[in-house]
This record gives sequence, C-alpha cells and structure tokens, in this order.
Amino acid sequence: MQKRTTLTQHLIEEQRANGTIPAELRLLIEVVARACKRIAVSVGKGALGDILGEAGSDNVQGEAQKKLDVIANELLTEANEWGGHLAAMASEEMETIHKIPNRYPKGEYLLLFDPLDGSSNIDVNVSIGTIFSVLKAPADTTNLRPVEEDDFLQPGTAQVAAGYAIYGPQTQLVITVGNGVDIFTLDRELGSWVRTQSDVKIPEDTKEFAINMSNRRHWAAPVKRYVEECEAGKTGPRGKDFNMRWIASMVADVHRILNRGGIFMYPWDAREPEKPGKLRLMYEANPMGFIVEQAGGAATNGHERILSLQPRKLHERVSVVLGSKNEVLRVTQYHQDAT
Ligand code: AHM
Ligand code: MG
Repeated sequence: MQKRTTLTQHLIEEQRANGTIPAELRLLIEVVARACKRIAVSVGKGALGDILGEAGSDNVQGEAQKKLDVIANELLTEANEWGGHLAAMASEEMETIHKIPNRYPKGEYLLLFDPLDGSSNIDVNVSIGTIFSVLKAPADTTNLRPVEEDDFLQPGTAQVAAGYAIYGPQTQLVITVGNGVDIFTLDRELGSWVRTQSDVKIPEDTKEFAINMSNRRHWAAPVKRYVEECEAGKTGPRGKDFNMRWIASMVADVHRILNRGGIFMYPWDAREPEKPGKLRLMYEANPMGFIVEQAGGAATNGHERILSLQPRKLHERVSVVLGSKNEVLRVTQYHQDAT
C-alpha cells in the first residue's frame, strides 16, 4: 500500500529535518487545521444544517455577515483560545483583537484569519475557504504587558506560517512555514489530512488571468493596459491568446493559480479612490502573498512587494496582483511606466 503522510507526520518531519517549526507552532497549525475540519463539516451540510443565508449583522467593514461567516469565526476563535500557543487573535469579522482569556495559558504567537472567504459564494455551493496567517508576538508581551492591536502591525515578511483551507469538491489545506508549499487533502472517512502535493511550484508564465471585469471602467490605466493586451490575443502585443477565470473566492482563484499558473488581480478602483483596494492586507493579501512567493510566484500591490508593506491598521485594505512571476512583474512594470 502507498505510504500516506498525514499533516501531523509532515509537521513533525519538518520540525526534525529543517528546524523550521518549533513544537508550539506545529501544535498551533494543527489546532487551526482541526477547526477547518469542523468548518468543512458545516459547509458540507448546507441547507440541511441551517447554515445558509444572512446572519442579520454587519462586520467591522460594514459588510452584511452570512451565518457561515459567524459560525466559522466562532469555531476558529474557540478552538484556538485554550491551546496555550497564542497571545491573541485577529479576525476579518471582529472589530478589534481577541485576547486570550485569563483562564487559559498564553503563548508566543499571534493568529490572524479570514474565517470564511468568498462569502458571496456560500449560498450557491461554490468553493469557499478559510485563510490564516501566524506572526510572533513581541517578546515583552508574554509576561510583561498585554498584547495590543499595534503588536499585529508587522509586515508580511514577519509571518512564520500561513495557509488556507478550501472547501470545494475536495476539502484541502495549503500550508507554508517558509520552506515551500504543501497541500493536504481531507480524507473524509478517516477525518485526517493527507499530504497530496509537495513543494508546489507556480509556472512563471501563463495564459490565464483572473479579475472582476465588471469593474473595468473604474481601473487605473496600467491595469486596463494589461487586460486589453491579454484580450488582444495572438495578433496583439502579447502574441498569444489568453483565457479568463473569475470564481470570486480568492481561495479558489489562488488555488487554481497554485496548480496551473495564472495571475489574480483585485486592483484599486476609482469608485472609492481613498481605499487602496477591496482585499485586506493582514487576512488575505499577506498570507496569500507568502504562499505564492513560497511557490515561486510573486505578489505586489502594483508598485511594491506585498510582504514588504508596513501595515498601519488591522483592517487595512490593499490592491493585489499575484501569481505567475513574469505576469506579476509585467503588471508592476506597467504601473512604474505610468508614474
Ligand atoms: P470576503 O472576504 O468578504 O468574502 O471578500 C473577499 C472576496 C474574495 O474572495 C474575492 O476575490 C472577492 O471578494 C470577490 O469580489 P467580487 O464580489 O468583486 O467578485
Ligand atoms: Mg471574508
């Protein structure tokens, strides 16, 4: 029988071979993975589990919350608060940071998550996901002072782990601890994560782009230029035909790109000129940027590397261009040409 490597085995091997993960971080990743399993069970029930539809509340960004946004947020918060590995958490769905209650021991890590990404796809049975990012709490927070929101404002380069779960035809978990990207598939009968792809690499070139085309009239000139050149096909400046894909779940769009290349863009938009973009730096762009770079791709905001951006606030938004390296560099060059 073929040898199966579970998530636990993979993380222990990683700890022994490369020293990239301390035991605490390994356990933290396992708790997140366990919570994702529970979210997957809820997602899988759909209408049978009374999890579809609106929750009747708004989140901190003023967006209407779906029931599953709230359920996933609770599952992740509860699963992670008692484990002893965290100093605090932050979620796209919570106004400010969630400190570990005094009844539990505290650890040295900070966990950030988008509990349910792609909310608009929940009710139509299209792939959705959970995105997470792990930082280290500043050394003086563990005993000397309580964690504050500012402690989370670290650039993406400071991430010690990141990943996402995708709830699709299969439930998969994609993880990096800064030593490549590995993919695990949930064995639903056994309830275990089994490694199904190792050291995933994104092709440097692509013929596939992902962007919400309905916003075209609001984009900046460099984004319009890039997409128009793709659309021009074989006889245009790119000399090849491009294909377009847009799932409207970042996890699903990034997952496709990890597996077969492509470029994903959610750029600045003239409707809200003061906002840098729609997606969130700390919960979406940084973890996805870390994963994509670890798979040999690139991630920028059109001008700078996403992982180098210094966050100024927890729920900061950012323009996102990520995926196959040569395409991302091209879009970034078009932005430079325009300044
Ligand atoms: P969410 O976190 O509220 O679900 O929003 C993020 C999602 C991304 O997954 C996706 O790329 C984008 O919003 C889709 O936006 P649009 O509705 O413009 O297609
Ligand atoms: Mg979300």
